[in-house]
Amino acid sequence: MSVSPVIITTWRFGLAASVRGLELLKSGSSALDAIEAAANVTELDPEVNSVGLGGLPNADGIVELDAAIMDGLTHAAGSVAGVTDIATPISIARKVMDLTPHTMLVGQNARAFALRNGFHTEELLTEKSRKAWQEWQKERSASDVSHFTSGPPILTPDNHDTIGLCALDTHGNLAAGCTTSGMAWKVPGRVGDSPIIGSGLYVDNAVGAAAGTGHGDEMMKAVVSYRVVQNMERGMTPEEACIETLRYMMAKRNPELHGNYGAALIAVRKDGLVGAAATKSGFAGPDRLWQWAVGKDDCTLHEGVYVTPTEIIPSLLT
Ligand code: SD4
Repeated sequence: MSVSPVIITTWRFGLAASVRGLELLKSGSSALDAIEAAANVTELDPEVNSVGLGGLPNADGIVELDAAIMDGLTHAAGSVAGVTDIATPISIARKVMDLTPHTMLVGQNARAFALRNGFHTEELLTEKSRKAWQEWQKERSASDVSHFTSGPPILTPDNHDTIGLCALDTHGNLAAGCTTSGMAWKVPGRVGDSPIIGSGLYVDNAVGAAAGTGHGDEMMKAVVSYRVVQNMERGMTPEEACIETLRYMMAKRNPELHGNYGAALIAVRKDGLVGAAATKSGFAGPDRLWQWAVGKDDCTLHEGVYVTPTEIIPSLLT
């Protein structure tokens, strides 16, 4: 029996990726292939300044990309971190999954692996992202430097985002993906949540799939995507599962110290039900609207439910 396909992605820019993914799913592609091709759309769009080509660089002006992909049917996963000069890290992650007995490759060796497998290098800095980095360098002060070593990094509306993706194909199989340039101006070598299986993404065909975007240094400490899938396994809807996970994350970390975490989660259950949630203020301010794209019959943008620190479940604080 054929299942109605679904693809969901994070952020407004996820819409174009969802359109491509849904097109493929409707023509019978696997969830895994649809996720990879959909993510490639965003990775190759130079206007998206937080993923692939055009992504904002680290403090040294080098674009370092993180990505992962996971198959709900086989539970196989592939991941890369700190990749330079190659615009489509999710496709390298797919090769790690398909061609090696390993799960994660990093840095120069991930790049070398990609080159051995047919990828080509290109300049990932665009005129716009280079200019943004130069501006940041000019304005950078002693206190900015300290954000590399203590306290939370300063998130602004422009300096971070990620595309997280979950898909259900016509065969009833699920997959998830995540790809990002991470936080802009990050300490060179910093790896976020996106390529970490269980944090940036997680999927189990028996339950559902989840993926995240936001303040990765906080999100990975709560292993958020794994928790969302576990919550669905315990009977929560995708939306409930995302809300509970964000409450858990905020409860476990000190909101006064770390402020509003700027985190969002999307999820799809194995029957195609979808849901999402984000922390209250969008990410960096009220003007920053959290949106996610849902591709079912067609592709539409949705606003999420928001979880505020005041909604933290008291029992989780103990
Ligand atoms: C990271 N989670 O590297 C990514 C950044 C992101 O919205 O998604 N920002 O921490």
